[in-house]
Amino acid sequence: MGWFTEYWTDYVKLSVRIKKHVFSKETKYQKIDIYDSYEFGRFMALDGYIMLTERDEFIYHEMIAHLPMNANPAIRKVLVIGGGDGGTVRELLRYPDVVVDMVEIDEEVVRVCREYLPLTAHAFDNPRVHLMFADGIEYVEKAEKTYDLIIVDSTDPSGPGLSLYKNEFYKNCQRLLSDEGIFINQHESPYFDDTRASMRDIHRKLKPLFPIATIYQAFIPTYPSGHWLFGYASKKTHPEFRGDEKLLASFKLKYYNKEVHQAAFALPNYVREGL
Ligand code: SPD
Repeated sequence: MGWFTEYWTDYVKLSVRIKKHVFSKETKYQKIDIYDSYEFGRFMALDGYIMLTERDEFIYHEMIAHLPMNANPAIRKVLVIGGGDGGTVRELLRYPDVVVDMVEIDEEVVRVCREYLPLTAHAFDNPRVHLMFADGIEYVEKAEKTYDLIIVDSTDPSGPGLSLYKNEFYKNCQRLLSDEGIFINQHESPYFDDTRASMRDIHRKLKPLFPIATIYQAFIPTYPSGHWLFGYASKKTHPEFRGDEKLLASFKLKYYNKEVHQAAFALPNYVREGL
């Protein structure tokens, strides 16, 4: 079979040799493709951009979920916006007292992941997840609940994900967060011009809204440049590790640990300057 190619810039692309193009569909919101590959196992692309692969999804999902859970182990009520593959929810549910409201705009993404990516989507069978198919923007605008953690596990800032990078959305998330609550979002890459501009834009919108607003990093082979960022914001909770190391060890994670938590905030100089 041929190659799947994702353009990272006009001059740089990632090509993955594929065994099979398993599924393709244009939904109301985006194009969903599932491929089987030699190097990364099965993977899903939305509008031509890789969202997750079976081989490296653990890095993104462990870092987006366990880092806030171990900065504030009292987190119980979580809101996930996006996250239709189930990977983020799978990691959150390792904590026995956590309950999750998840708001995904595209029901078809969940259906497809249930069928083709059970590695992550099996999490949706857990009764502690309340899955809603709705627009995340409208949900946070109307919601009256308080959350201890809000995770925005979205696509890049284009297509249906674009409004999840707007001021109004961030303000509503801030309103829904408890005082000790934590807001986490996927934050693009610091390396290439376009993604660096997004990184700066997101950070500059969050900073005035939260007394604590910072960034942490992980290394994800299939995302542009491999160097990926997450936003961390809170009214009161600094991002120190306060977790239960015994509980964490029992999860047998592949990427996240106490030392990774601490080191993830040590940003290279060019990233600091880029902010
Ligand atoms: N360029 C890819 C950015 C994707 C971020 N979201 C991934 C969703 C995985 N749950």
